Amino acid sequence: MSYKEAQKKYAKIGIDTEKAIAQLAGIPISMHCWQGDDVGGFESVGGASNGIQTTGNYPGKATTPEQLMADIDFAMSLIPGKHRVNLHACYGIHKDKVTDRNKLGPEHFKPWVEWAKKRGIGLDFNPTFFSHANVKDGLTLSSPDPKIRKFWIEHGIACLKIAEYMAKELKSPCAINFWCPDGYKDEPSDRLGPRKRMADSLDKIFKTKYDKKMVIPTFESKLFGIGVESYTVNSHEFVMGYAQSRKIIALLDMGHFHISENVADKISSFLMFFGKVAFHISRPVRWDSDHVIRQNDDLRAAAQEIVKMGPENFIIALDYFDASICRVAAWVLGMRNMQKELLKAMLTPNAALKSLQDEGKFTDQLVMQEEYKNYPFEDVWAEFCKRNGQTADESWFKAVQKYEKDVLLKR
Ligand code: RNT
Ligand code: ZN
Repeated sequence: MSYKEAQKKYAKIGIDTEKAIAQLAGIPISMHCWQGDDVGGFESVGGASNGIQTTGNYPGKATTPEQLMADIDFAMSLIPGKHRVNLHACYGIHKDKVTDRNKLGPEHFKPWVEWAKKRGIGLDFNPTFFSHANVKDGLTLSSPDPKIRKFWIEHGIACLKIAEYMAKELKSPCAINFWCPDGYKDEPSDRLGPRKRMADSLDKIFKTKYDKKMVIPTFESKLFGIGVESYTVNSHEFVMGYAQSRKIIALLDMGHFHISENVADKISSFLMFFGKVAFHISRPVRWDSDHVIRQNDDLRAAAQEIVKMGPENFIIALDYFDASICRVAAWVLGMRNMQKELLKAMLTPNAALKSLQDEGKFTDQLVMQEEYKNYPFEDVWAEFCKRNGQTADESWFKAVQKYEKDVLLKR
């Protein structure tokens, strides 16, 4: 089918494909720098640890800022539209000696900011509460040791300032996400104490003066992690309560719930009570395994909700890291999959389906929900890609394979 034919077919069910194409082009997705080097960073601590881990040893990973920037550039060159890049504090660029996390400053992110400026893209940011000797007994901001808490509070404050610097320099609000691995392997005797300390530490961080229009703190919950099976300080309930009472935004990570939970179902409630929703788009396989996102039912459902609730109300960031496959391919595939699902959602006659639901016509609803899935989405995707200077099919992968041969495998 040609784009014109697809356009007519969609028009019959009340969908304006031109509007969808324009809308999709205006949705920036925050691409996570950490897929490029297995959450390694530039502090040479020897890989991700303390509550976070990657598996796989695929060759060609970026080990210097220059390499990581080049890989991100290359990935971005194969993704339609303009996006953002999400950095972690452990990706600061240090001269001779590595400055510790509590002393980090804008100077360590100047090269990133200059890089982003040249490309006209925005940056998002994350303090790094893992891969560090000061994660004591699995705890950071909730540690019973005041010295440990102080260190991580200073880190949080330093990161708010870095986020503000990024936002101001790039003239684009910076979302800064707080995720801490804090928790226990086995049943704790005190579940309240660590949560009280966590809240107190976070309050100390957010007391810092920062530009509330340009810096958007988000706070991520989690169910459990490997080695943290019995108790997570920043559980879903804790994060909801803290974020709600402190007027910051809670962040949903698709891998941080019971595997049978419908994460998409949470979005409408979040939106009602937070106004905005921050999202880590990920794919858990049996657990929070951070596999590359696929066009599966979970992603479809999340994208449908994002589109129905208004994409402008979302901070959409990817969060996965597979070290067992080509990292650049993982980025491009995931970004394009996200865009495809957003587009499919835009090409769904949601208002008509809503009416069927409200009228109690559940058979009609079921039939139409299924039938609309087979409308000629590909033709609209192809047109979207063409208008954004990209090819719609898998030819991007040929380019990645060439880059892999010429650049990645020579490292
Ligand atoms: C870990 C969280 C967190 C990290 C990144 C690197 O379970 O999902 O968001 O993946 O901060
Ligand atoms: Zn996450």
